[in-house]
Order: sequence, then structure tokens, then C-alpha cells
Amino acid sequence: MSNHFQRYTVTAALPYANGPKHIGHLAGAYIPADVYVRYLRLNGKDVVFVSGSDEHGTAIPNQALKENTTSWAIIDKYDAQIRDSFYKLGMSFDIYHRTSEPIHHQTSQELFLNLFHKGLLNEEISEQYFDEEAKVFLADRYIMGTCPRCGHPDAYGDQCEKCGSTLSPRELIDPRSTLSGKPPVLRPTKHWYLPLQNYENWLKEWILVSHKEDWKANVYGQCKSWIDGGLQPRAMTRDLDWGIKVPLPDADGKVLYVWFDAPIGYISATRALFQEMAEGVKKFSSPQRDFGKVDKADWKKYWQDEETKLVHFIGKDNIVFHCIIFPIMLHVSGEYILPDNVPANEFMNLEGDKMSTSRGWSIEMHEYIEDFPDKPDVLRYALLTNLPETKDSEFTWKDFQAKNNNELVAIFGNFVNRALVLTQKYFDNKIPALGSLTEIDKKAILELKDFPSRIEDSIEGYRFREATALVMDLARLGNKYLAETEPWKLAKTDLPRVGTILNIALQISANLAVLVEPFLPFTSIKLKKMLQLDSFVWQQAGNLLLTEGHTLGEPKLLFEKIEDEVIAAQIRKLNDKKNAMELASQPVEPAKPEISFDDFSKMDIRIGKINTAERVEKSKKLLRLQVDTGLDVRTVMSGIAEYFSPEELVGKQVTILVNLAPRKIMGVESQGMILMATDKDGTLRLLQPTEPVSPGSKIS
Ligand code: B3M
Ligand code: ZN
Repeated sequence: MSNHFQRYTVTAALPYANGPKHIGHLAGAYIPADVYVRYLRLNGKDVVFVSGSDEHGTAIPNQALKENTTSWAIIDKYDAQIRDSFYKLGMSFDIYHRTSEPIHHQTSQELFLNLFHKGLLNEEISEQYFDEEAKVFLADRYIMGTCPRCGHPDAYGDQCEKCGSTLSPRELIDPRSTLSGKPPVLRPTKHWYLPLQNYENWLKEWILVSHKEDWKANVYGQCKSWIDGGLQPRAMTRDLDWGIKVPLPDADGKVLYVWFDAPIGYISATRALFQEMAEGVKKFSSPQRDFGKVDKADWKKYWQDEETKLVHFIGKDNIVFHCIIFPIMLHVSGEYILPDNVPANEFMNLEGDKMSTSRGWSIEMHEYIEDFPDKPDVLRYALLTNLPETKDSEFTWKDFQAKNNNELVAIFGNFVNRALVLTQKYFDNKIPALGSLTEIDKKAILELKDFPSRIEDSIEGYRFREATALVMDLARLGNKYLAETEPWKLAKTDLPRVGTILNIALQISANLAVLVEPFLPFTSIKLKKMLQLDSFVWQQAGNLLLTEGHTLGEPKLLFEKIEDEVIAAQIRKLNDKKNAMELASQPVEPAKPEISFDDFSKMDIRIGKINTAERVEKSKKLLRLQVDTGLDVRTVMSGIAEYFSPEELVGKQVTILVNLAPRKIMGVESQGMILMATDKDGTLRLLQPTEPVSPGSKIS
């Protein structure tokens, strides 16, 4: 595919630093972006790949409220966590910046003022929800209520996470403040609006006409329905004390709307990168980035020169901001280039349900890394072969296992290993000579030649699933070639022929090492080491890269089988996490009315020891216990049979109310009551002293 661009700016959505990010985020934006960028770099293109933490918006202070800490503590904690996960999964950002940095505040304020001074922002006073108790206006996620579209009781002021509708706070039924829990009141407040409707014609021309062919159908379709539905003015400011101050004299307590500043974060990150390069100090930029000699102002080439191709990688929930609002901002500023493409992905579901960190139905990046520290590429592969490129897709642990065992191990790893081990065995680990070629050999070499351009076409068309499948097809070609030529059978009779076969198999392996780099970078490094292969560029692929006599490194296994138990444990862990989250989110029972100390001291509560326990005939719930109370040994009927077996209770210390009036239960007199903790889901647990005490010890 011909592509005249030499310079690229590639962005991946800035994740909110309000919590860990899951593998659905990786599949949505980061992995495709990383493959694209690695491919461009291998092609010798001049690329800047930027991302960073989105540290503004109501999501941050809201999370601080939940964790009982400050917004600063939240962004520091999650920025560090997400940054570390991305690094360990091989995301090769040139810079991973932060929107809390001064250079970003400055860049955002400059752009705001640029629009303001051109008269492109409309100042308007409108009624907005105000919390009278907390004495603040309630922006977006500080308001919750019932969704007018689907009836979900916990919809946010800007969005319902159940049905996905975009909302405005005024649409919520029975709105309540997340700060005080009280219904808010309406109060007038001033804000600055971007009149999106003024740019409808421009957008129609730019997207609906110019990008009809090259933008993905899902992206184009969403843009079209927004534009056809008619655009509304949108406030670019909020009443909030967390964010970038509105740089105007009469704007106390007002900050820039997070969706105004966040995409500008791509520009600030690029600026920061060139500043770090010019000063020779790495703070947010990648250790891998070659600094060279640059000027601080060179960032402009990546944002203001028409010869630069700008590509935004995002998930589908961010399409309107990247295709409509941000481009309008860039367009009206008059200084910036527009995205050439926005290859947004749909969502990835997990084991039959929507992925969600808050519901506990998710695999967070850091959880995966903890459990599979040496397998970043296995996750990359499982996601790449399953990217939600045209519609929602689904991750299952069984599929992850199958992709690893049946493809990475059985095809890719197996092929490379056979080629290397046989060379070690018969040729002293040196590349054997290529003798005369048979038809099978010629066919394999010819097919190999085709792969780079086929993979290239897929990548340039943002079809990363297809591109990944092609790389595996190349390994398949190698496997098939060995199966057909069976070099292991010829060693005794025709060693030169074995040499020719292995030479070709090793050439295919070397090509795999180069072509797999964008997809499985850690595997590429390992394989290059085994082949003692210097770095090759993309253009050389398709050819015979290894010369006769070249000494190979030590063959090692590229991938290892993942056993059933490991997968079963992950599925169990996922269900446990969801159940724990469900329990945690259920309300606790409200407090009982106050009592006097006398009321309390009437109760005689002691530690007793269970001597015997037996089931009661015809009762599922009851156990008959003999309890040593220190005072006596007595019979207690207790409704705990669903939670404890009689055997496990014998000998246990328990808490018992000894002066409760005796009652007849199933014909037996029960003398006292065993005290239990009842969890939100009804589970019963014994109350025991942390160390054994003598029976009859009083509780007060
Ligand atoms: N932080 C939303 C998200 O994490 C938002 C993306 C900003 S990209 C400029 O999905
Ligand atoms: Zn809804």
C-alpha cells in the first residue's frame, strides 16, 4: 500500500487516573496503537506516540471521596499503577504524560483563550444543579438519578452506564447529589459554550464526504448519526474546584470541562517530549526514545504541519469527542492539523458479560501481570486475535488458553524450536548451506516473500486482527514445510538436503522474528537472541536474512503450555471478585433505636465451648448443641445447620447469651442463644475470641 507520509503523530486515549484499567481498555485503544506505531518505526517513519493520565474531571474527586483521601493522592496512585502496567505489557509510548503538569495547564488555557479572543465561545447564564448542604454546583458525575431512557436508578449526570445514553443532569429523574445524597436545587451560573451547531456544514464536508471511504464503518456511522441528529452548544467550563482554572478575570471557582482539556493533553505531551529532548532530561518520556538533536519548538511539526499524519486510537465511547468536538477546537484555532483517521474499536466483553471495574467483572492489567508476569505477549496475542474492530468481542479464559496452547505453543513455538534444535544437532548450531532447491522449497520461499506486504496492507487499513492472523500463518507455513520435507528422517541418508531444509526453515524463523515485533515484541527479542539476529527493518523482510555459517544462539522454548488448573483458578477468581463487590455495594442494615446502659447490662453474654453437636431430624436449619457455659452444660437449639457441619463445631469456642428465657424448639427446650455475625448475603459466622479463654468468661 502506498503511503506518502513520513511523519506521524499517534495518540492513544488518556485513561482517567481514577482506578486501575482493564484488558478491555487494552483491546480498545492501546494494543492496536502500539502495533501500529511499532510497525511504523520498523518502517523508518518519524513517529511520536503519546498518551498519559487524564487527571481532571469529576471522576477524580469522586474517587477521592470513595477512598477517603485527596484528589492528588488518587491521581498519583493510579497514574503510577497504570503507567507501570502499560510499560510491562510493552506499550511503547514515546511519552506517557500527565494532565496535572503545568505545561498542560498552560497549553489548555492558551487554546481556550485563543477561542475566547476570536469570539468563538458564547458566554451564557443558565440554571444548574447546586448542593445547598455542600454549597457547590454539581458537575456531571456529582449528580445521580434515574435514567430517563432505561430506568436505571444510578445513572450519572452525563451518562447512563447501563444503557450507554449520553445525558444532561436536567434529564435525570429524582436527581440526588453524590456529596450530600440530597436532592439538588437549581441556581443560575455562568459558562462558556462552544456552538457546535455552527460547524455542521464543515463537519459534513470533512467527515461525511471526505472520510466516507477511509474511516471505519462504526466510527463513520456514529459521527453521521450525531451530525444528522443536529448538534447543540456545549459548555466548555464547569463549576468545580478540581481542574484547570478558566483563565478569565470573572471565573472564580470555574475550571475547563475535562473533555476540553483532555484531548489537548496529546498536544501538551508532545510539547513535553520535545522539551525533555531539548533539555536532555527524561521525566515522562520513554527510556527507549532516542533523543537526537532537537529544538524545543519542533513539537509543532507534529501538530501543525500538513505533512504529518495524525491518528487517534480510542474506544467507541470517546468517538464524539475525537471526531466532532476536538476537531472543531483544532479547526477553529486555525493552527492545527486534523486527524487523518480515528480507528475506534468497539467493546470487549468478558465471559458473557460487560466488562466493568466497579462491578468487579474485569481483568485489570495489574492483576494479569501479577498472575502471569512472564507472559505479556500471550495477553497481547489473545487480545489481538480477538479485537473488537467491527463489533463487540469477547474474552474468555478458555479461549486465552486455547490461543496459547494451540497456536503460540503448538504452531509458532513448535516450528521455531524444531528448526533450531535440528540445526544444533546436525550442524553444530551454524546455518547450513542452501543447496539446490526443490519445488516445495521454491514454493515456501515464494510464499514467504508475500507476507510483509500482506501484513502491511492489513496494518495500514487498521485491521490488526487480520494482520496478527497473517503472522501466525507464516509460522503455519513453516510448520507445514517441515512436516512435508521431514528433515529428521533424512539425516542418515542425505545431510546436505537436511541443511537446505533447515536453512529455509531458519529463514522463515528470522522473518518471523522481524514481522512479529509489532505484535509480540518480547517474543521478537527472544527469537532474535536465539537466532543471533541483528535488528532488521521491515523492508528487508520477505527475503533470506541469514547467511551460511552464521552461528546461532541457544534454543529455548518461546512459549509454554498453560494447564487447565491455572485457567480454572482464574475463572474462580473472577467470580469471587464479582461476589465480593456485590456484597460490598449492598447497604448495611440501619441502626436500632438507642438503649440505656442498664438495658445492655441486663444481658449475660459469655464464652462457651461446644461439647457435642447433632442434626435435628426433619429440620434443615437446626442443630442441637451441648454447650459448656462455665456455669453448666446445657442444650441450645441453633439455626446454623446450613453453614456448619456438626463435626466442625465440636470443640469450638462460641459466644452465648445465657440468660435468655428458655424456649421450646421442635419439642426440645433451648437454654440460651449462640451469637452470630450475619453477613449482607445472610452468611453466618461464629463470634470467637482471638485466643482461647476459659468457658464462662464474661463479655461486657
Ligand atoms: N479519560 C475517558 C476514558 O478514559 C477519557 C479519555 C480521554 S482521551 C483525550 O475513556
Ligand atoms: Zn439508561
